[in-house]
Amino acid sequence: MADTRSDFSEVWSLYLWIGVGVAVLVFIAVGFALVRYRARPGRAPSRLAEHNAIEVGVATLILAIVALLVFRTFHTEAKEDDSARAGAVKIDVDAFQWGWKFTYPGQGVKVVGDSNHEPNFAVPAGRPISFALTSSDVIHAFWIPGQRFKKDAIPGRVNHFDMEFGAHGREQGLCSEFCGLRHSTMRFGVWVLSNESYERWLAAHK
Ligand SMILES: [Cu+2]
Repeated sequence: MADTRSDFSEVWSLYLWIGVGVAVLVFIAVGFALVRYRARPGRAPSRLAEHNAIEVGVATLILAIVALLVFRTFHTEAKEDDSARAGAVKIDVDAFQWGWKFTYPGQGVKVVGDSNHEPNFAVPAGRPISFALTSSDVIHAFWIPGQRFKKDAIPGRVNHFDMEFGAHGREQGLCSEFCGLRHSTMRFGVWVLSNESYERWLAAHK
C-alpha cells in the first residue's frame, strides 16, 4: 500500500470534489428555476407533476455516485484492515483514562504516558505497522490527523489495523472520543524514523 496519509487523502479529495460538484449543480438548478419561472402577472402555474425521463436520470446519477463512494471507501478501508502482513512491525496499543501504552511484542519495549507526560513511540517509515488496539476502561479513539486515520479503542475487544508512514518527522496523535474529565489532554506523539534510527530507538528503549 501507499502510505496511509495518501490513501485516505485520495478518498477525502474524491468526497470533496463530488460534494462541490453536486452543490454547484443544485445552486444552478435553483437559480435557474427562480429566475426563469418566477411569478409574473398573467402567467398560470405549470401543471407538470412528473417527468419520468428526468427522474430516472437523476436517480441513476445519485446511485452511481453512491456506488462509487461506497466502493472507494471500503476499498481503502480494506487495505488498512488487512492486518498482520509479513515483515510488519507489531505494536500493541492500550488506551486508558487518560493516557496510552504502546508495547512492542517480543522486543521488550514499552512506552507509557498520561496527561502529565505525553508518550512518544517510534515507527520506521515505509514499512507496514500492524497495530492491535484496545482500551482498559471506556471507549477511546486513536486518532492521527496528519495520517487522516482514526480507529476506536473498545474495552474487551482488540481492533487490528495496518498503517504505513511516509515522510520522516513527528506526528501528533490524540484521543478523539470524549472519555471523561481529562480527555483533551490524552495525547501522544509518533516519531517516523529511518530504519537505522528506528533500530537505535528500539535498542535505547529496551
Ligand atoms: Cu480517551
